[in-house]
Amino acid sequence: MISRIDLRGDAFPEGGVDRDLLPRAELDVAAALEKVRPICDDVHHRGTAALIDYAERFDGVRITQVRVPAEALTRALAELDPAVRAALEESVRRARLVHRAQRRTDHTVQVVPGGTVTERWVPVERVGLYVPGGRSVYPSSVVMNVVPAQEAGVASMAVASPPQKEFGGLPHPTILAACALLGVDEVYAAGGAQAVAMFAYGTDECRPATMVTGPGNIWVAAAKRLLKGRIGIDAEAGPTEIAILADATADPVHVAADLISQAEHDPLAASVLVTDSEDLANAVEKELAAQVAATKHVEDRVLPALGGRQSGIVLVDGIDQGLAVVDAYAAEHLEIQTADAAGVAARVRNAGAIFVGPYAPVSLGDYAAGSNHVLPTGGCACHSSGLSVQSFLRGIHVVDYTREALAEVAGHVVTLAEAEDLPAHGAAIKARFDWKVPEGK
Ligand code: HSO
Ligand code: ZN
Repeated sequence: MISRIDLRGDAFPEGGVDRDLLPRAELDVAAALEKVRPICDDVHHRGTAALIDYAERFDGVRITQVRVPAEALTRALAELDPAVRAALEESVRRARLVHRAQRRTDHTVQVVPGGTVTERWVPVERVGLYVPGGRSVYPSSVVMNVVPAQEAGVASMAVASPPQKEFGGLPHPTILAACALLGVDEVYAAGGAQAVAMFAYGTDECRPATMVTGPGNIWVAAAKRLLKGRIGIDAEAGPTEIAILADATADPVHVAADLISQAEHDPLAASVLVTDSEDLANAVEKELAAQVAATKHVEDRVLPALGGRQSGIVLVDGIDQGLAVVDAYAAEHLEIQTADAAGVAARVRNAGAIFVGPYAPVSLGDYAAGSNHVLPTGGCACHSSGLSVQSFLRGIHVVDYTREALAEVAGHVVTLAEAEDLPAHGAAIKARFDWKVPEGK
């Protein structure tokens, strides 16, 4: 069901582990670009009329308006299962605690007397959040996107989610309820590339947004890549990944359950176990077979994900080698199930989020740890971080110098301008003074 890569003994790469060592699912976003371009252009030019046509073509439902009426949001929240509501409320409460602590404070550095640089943190003005429909209806993703934006102080927020035929052309009711719970009252029944275009260009119903965030399929990723620049984006989310670094002390029942937990998202999801214990590897394989037999989404997602070339069990000699492997892989989610898990976790350099020890499974982080579940995939964890308050802020440097403070450094500025053959830069300084280069500057 799951392949093995044996890196023990001489098989361990001498010069360090290459990130291509572990195969992973790749989405051919570039190929999708040409397909989404005419759709985005059409939304640009025809606005709501185009969105209504695409709802019919891609979602199979004829809608008359894209904006979701306020009553539909109120009704969805009133009809939400009370247990789901309570769970979402707890998820929001914990996420707020963590994200509130991420707020930035403005800093002023006095570089010289009379010369200061202030870093002023300013939220983006308006965020469009894309929430997928269809196979994945994740109200938890509404929480993970909206809470950091709200804590960053984003003033205006709109959500788009595909119209659902079975709900009369509205987005899924749980998504509507989650929006209402979070106080987001601007929601649109729009999906795919066309929803991203709606946020980028705006329509008669929807004001353009400064930034679009949220997960989505390949068409959403392609539209984000195409319209990036016109609109800010978070990341092009790829299929989800879990890597587990485990030794002989790990419980194979937990390890197998966690590998399956992310495999159930997508046939392209990656589940990777890195271990120095062949006994554990064997026990986990046995457990996988037993647990898969008892789970849902088996044929369409779990089996293709576990059996796909993006998943596997990697055998290494010792935890140091294991760390080299997981660092090279840079997983979206990394669990550490070893002796001294906290000590091992502290040595990890590359991961979207790290889950330490036997009682911090990825599912906890997906819903209710307080951490964010929008994380870098496809190896991007070696240079990027997950969604946070910071994602919605810009740090603006505010430069404030007096005449005296400028005079003190003027000579250096002019020297550098001349070294770069940009005399007009120097002239802009000289024009402010009866120019005499101060001694030694
Ligand atoms: N594991 C997914 C997020 C998610 N899980 C939503 C359940 N619902 C990507 O981090
Ligand atoms: Zn998940």
